Amino acid sequence: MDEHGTDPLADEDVVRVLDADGRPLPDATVPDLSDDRFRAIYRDLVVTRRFDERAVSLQRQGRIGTYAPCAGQEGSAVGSTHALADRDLISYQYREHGAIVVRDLLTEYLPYWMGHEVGTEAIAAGNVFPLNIGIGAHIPHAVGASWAFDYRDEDRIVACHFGGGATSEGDFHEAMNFAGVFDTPTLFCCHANGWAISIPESDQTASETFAQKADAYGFDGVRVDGMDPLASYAVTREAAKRARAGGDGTDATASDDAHPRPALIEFVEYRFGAHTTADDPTVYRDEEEVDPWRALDPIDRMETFLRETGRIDDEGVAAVREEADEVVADAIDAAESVEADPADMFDHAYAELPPEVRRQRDALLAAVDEHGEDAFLRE
Ligand SMILES: Cc1ncc(C[n+]2csc(CCOP(=O)(O)OP(=O)(O)O)c2C)c(N)n1
Repeated sequence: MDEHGTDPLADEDVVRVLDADGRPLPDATVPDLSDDRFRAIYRDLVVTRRFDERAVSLQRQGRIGTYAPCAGQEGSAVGSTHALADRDLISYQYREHGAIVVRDLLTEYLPYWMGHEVGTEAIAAGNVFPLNIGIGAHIPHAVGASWAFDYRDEDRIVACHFGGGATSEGDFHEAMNFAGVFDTPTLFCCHANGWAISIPESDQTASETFAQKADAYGFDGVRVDGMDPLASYAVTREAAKRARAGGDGTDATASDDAHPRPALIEFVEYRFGAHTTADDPTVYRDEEEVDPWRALDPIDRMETFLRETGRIDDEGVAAVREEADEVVADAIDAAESVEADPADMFDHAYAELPPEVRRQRDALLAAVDEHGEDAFLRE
């Protein structure tokens, strides 16, 4: 951080491994990872940022629908997902694209943002639930899935991502309560990114922190610098260990240490861009407010860490950037070659179509047969 920068988290009680510039803090424990794993975290951050830039640009060109940018929030999504096992399930809102990148599912994921159904099965096979736009509605499902894992004695946990705004929904509180009472192996990953669209966090909750909400439900809440990928990794790893710890989790009264314990992780971070491509943040926030957070950019900090510990050099950085360009370009090419099936919009909401919806489906397909699909495309 230069002499003009002020670190917005300097006085906050958050777990950090790296300082604002990316140097390990003197009293922090750097996670004991292989060089390859450190570089993979960096690579996934860079791919996520590249994906984000391209997705915003595609939306501006009319090539994808409304998109939720994640710039600034890559560190928490990537760091936390590296701390999970591949068999663990991820349930998320709509902004945690870094988790998708870590699971190598970008190609399957991008068609979703173009309105296609394909890829949903591949994403499920990669242990990721479909994203959820209904704020907070996925949190009880995530708890249910984690309870099922525990009930069946499967060594799996669920990381459920959501924003600070979701904590104002009843679903969040019901899910937290259930998890606390039944000891479910759930990590509640709350992304405190400053805003819920135009509502600042100060208008969202009267609690001092989101993490402290866990107190009410009888389990631990922790605050971490979500723009520090290594701290996000370390905190998630620790919470995942406790969530995994034995027990069948069905006895609400048991206090056996072997039982899994849920945790609430508050990732303190900042959304650099707009809420979605349909939003204009200049209407409700002063862009100068973003600058100090930009100085905590997770990619810059991870790069500094890798360079200064001799794990990457100019050539390595250039290679990662080139790879990110290619991976994202390939995913876009694949997504743009998907042929839309007009029946899709009818076929995935109901197990059995109600008669009036069936009539609409049949009428549309008959018209497409008669006039061809091009007759229905927008100019
Ligand atoms: C139940 C429900 N209410 C309202 C909305 C409209 N809405 C979409 S995003 C959003 C803000 C969510 O903020 P937050 O949970 O903090 O996540 P962020 O977008 O900041 O990542 C709202 C209110 C919705 N999608 N679902």
